[in-house]
Amino acid sequence: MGQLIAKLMGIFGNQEHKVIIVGLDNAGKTTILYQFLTNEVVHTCPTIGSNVEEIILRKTHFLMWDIGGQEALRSTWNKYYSKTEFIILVIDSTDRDRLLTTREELYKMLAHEALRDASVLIFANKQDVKDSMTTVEISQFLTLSAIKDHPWHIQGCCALTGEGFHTLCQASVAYS
Ligand SMILES: Nc1nc2c(ncn2[C@@H]2O[C@H](COP(=O)(O)OP(=O)(O)OP(=O)(O)O)[C@@H](O)[C@H]2O)c(=O)[nH]1
Ligand SMILES: [Mg+2]
Repeated sequence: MGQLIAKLMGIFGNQEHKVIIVGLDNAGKTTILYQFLTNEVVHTCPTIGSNVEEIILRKTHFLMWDIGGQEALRSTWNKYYSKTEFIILVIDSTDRDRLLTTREELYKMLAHEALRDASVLIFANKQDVKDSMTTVEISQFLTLSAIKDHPWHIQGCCALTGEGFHTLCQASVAYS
């Protein structure tokens, strides 16, 4: 966590930074992006291609790329990797059956040269749903503690309320 905050603080010290929001379809990526932007729950359709929004936090500009997560679209994720400083991986914490697929996608991304310097924030979304997987369960399944070459942090959240989004805001306050 300390490493991640330090990295975020570095990011906040510069201008215009690229963030990609990835994860399997239905994870809640688009809902997270617009909850973060507007503090409201928007009605979403599966994203074909991407949505991009600029978010300004403490005078620093972030370009947030929300990328469609359907299986056929995942091979296009790498087109968005160039100059990415920050990866937000969104997981549907109720989707036990596809956590292995998420794991495969995570490690594929981390091995990609263009993402060598990127930090990773994992949002374990849909924590409002009863019996959703905890961050501990997800961390263990994804063997996050084995990731040594990228700063990472896992955070439970609920995109319907914005609960758990404080990780990014905390970093912004820490910098100011
Ligand atoms: N209960 C609950 N539902 C959520 C949450 N976040 C998103 N959803 C719902 O999950 C569904 C999918 O959300 P999207 O944001 O469209 O998912 P996505 O990851 O952008 O999906 P793709 O664009 O297909 O990759 C929608 O019905 C959302 O309302 C959450 O925290 N809790
Ligand atoms: Mg979407």
